[in-house]
Amino acid sequence: MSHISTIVMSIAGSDSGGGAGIEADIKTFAALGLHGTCVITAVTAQNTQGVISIHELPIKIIKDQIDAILSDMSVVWIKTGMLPSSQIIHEIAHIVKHYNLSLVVDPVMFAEAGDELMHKSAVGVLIDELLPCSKIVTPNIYEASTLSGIEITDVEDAKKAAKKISEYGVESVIITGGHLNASDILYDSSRDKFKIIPGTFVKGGTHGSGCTYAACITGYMAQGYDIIEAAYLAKQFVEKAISHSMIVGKGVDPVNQVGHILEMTKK
Ligand code: PXL
Repeated sequence: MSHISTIVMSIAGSDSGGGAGIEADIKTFAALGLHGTCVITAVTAQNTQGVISIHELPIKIIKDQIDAILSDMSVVWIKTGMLPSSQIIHEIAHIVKHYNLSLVVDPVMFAEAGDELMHKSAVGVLIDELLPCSKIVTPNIYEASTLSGIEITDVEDAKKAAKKISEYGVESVIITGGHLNASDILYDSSRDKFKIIPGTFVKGGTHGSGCTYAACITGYMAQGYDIIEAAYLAKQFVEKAISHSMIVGKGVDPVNQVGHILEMTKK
């Protein structure tokens, strides 16, 4: 175990339905016993059925939120979720380098219902500026295809894509398998090694599962676990969160990050 820090940061969009985005991150951090700080990049008017509208916040208030946190609290590990524009990504990359932060990037491109959460024109800036200063990136197969230019239909394709993405300068790439065979593919470029993290398709709502997964990885890294341990623990956490989801709307229900903890306290 390496250095342990108990304060983490999420830089992400807000989901008014309380399922994904910064709301998912903060619940995940709390479930891991960490203090989560929140930098909101955009407000989405959203429910379990889809996104109604998006309002991107001005760069100044995004920067001010980060400065407010970092001038007062000691943060090492941070994660990014929805970063809607090239300008926002550019600023975040600058801040990560300036403060020497350990970054986990969840390269959010679309919401569950298919709505676009990042302008297509921003993909290049994500690759050129943010990935080179990140430690871990957690794309699903669609995001990994966009980032690598490789179509992913099986595990071998995913391995090629992971290796290609690592060449942008990111240490570890985890392609989450929720849209493939439920197993995650981890590529650790420092050891040039792949690790398949096995999983099963769990019954339940999955809204916010990608955000929860990346927040979990961030939280476990902050607690001093290594990347392989963090990937196993995060996989287990998300499967439990899906199985404890509650029916709250008419669409895809949100995962429940604290369900298994509450269950343990029940008599
Ligand atoms: O799951 C990706 C995601 C990230 N951030 C916000 C979202 C979603 C998905 O709906 O709404 C704000």
